[in-house]
Amino acid sequence: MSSPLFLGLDSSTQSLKATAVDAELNVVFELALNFEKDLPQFNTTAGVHHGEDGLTVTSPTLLWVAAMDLLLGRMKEAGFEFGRVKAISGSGQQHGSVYWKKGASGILRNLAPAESLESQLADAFAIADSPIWMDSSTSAQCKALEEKLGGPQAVADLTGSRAYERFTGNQIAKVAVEKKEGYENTERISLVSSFVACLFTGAYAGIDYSDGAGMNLMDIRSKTWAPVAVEATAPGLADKLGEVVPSHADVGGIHNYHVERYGFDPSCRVIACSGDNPCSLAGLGLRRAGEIAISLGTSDTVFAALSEPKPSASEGHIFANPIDPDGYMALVCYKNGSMTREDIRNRAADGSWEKFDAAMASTPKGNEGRIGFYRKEPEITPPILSTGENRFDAHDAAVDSFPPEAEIRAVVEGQFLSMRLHGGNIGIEAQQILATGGASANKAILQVIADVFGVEVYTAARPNSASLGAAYRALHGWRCVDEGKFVSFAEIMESAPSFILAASPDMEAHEVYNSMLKRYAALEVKVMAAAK
Ligand code: XUL
Repeated sequence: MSSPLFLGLDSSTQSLKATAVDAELNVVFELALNFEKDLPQFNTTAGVHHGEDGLTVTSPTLLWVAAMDLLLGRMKEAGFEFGRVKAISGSGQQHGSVYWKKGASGILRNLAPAESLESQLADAFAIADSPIWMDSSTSAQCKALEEKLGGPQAVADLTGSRAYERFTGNQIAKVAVEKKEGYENTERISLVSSFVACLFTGAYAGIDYSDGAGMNLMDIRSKTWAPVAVEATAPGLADKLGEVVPSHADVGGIHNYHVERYGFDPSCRVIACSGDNPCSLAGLGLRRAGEIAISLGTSDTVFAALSEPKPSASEGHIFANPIDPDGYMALVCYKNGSMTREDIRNRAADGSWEKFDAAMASTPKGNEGRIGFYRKEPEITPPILSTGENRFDAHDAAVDSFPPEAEIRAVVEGQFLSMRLHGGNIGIEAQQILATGGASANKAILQVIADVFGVEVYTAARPNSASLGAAYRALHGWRCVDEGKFVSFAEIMESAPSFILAASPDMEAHEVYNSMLKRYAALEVKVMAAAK
């Protein structure tokens, strides 16, 4: 008998990734595909379609469906032994929504192994384009929800966050009005995460309570839908949401489609899928106080586990913790992450990371007092929906441009000053930082993080903590099923690889950033006022 494997899949903004681990948490297989390059027929830019209003952002739901067969097919060609997989779980970009058409449950149930998922599900969606986390077009719906529920703090106290444009409830509210027929013809709404589970079980899978917290619809303490929020959002919504399930729940067995087509064992279980940030928290095994994670992907996020939720109406989110049923996680999210760094790299370093790094090395820490704000996309933290750039010299005077090297340092320093400021505002205080995501491979960026926060920065051997976390959660959920009780996640993590020290703080530079932080906070207020 060959040893068991646990498979995690991460359906993110730009790609679909698979990571398989064995029972000792060794990574035995990894593969990824890129939506723009590998599925060009969907005509996306970096996996998404931007609307003409500059605020609407969607992805074709069928792209994610086609990606699943493409990836599993490539895994089969690469000799991946599906028959050894005991359990699968998934990770999904948070907040995105999928609208299953009336009758789609029957299509899912009857999936035939000889036909592709794409051809069989071509007519399964009532809305063809899924709104995703990058969308900022629902300010009116956010305002309406906050008015109905008694203001931003009331919404935050109930759901863990004030009303945010990208949060799924507000997206659903817009769909229900602007695509009324499609909404009425919807039998079930999935998040990207629970949608991945549906593709494996061939049935509607529950939304897990960690990703469910990113909807402005769930009571963050009871972890059930909050009727007052659901009713305020859209007519008939309660019937379309299904149950909220624990993140370690077994949501069903693998569908025969995958057994016949890829060679999965019929006894393989599907564990509830969750959001990418919650899965990253699992992949990093965050649990100690003061241990925080910075994820540098399409979005940049900073997050930490916490035991008591203190939802803020000004910034950040409280989600349920995916690995501790009694715990929570706090998170701050930025839309101007990797793509904004890449944009500055293209404009100030001829598109070369080598030149970008050389610019970081040739400029003094603190950038001689220069501070910049860069919004290639409307920003979430702080909420500024207009794009643009603002630059200030050492005397806080607005300037039109920086020398190219200073521009590069300014985008990086600004991002982490902002994380320290806004993370600190919601109680994310670092004693040690775990960095993950694509840009965590960049030493110059990690050094800025260490210096701004004044603490050591560690990285894992692999930067894909979301798909890895989904694989760990598959093992965790399977162990819970096997033992018939909740098994602590710490037990699962006993054999997890240790982290590598990647950057130590330069305390002189840290002092420079301490005084810059005060200026940054004051300038941010100015930038926000000017943008209104
Ligand atoms: C988190 C968020 C983003 C997406 C990216 O609230 O909106 O980090 O999860 O996939």
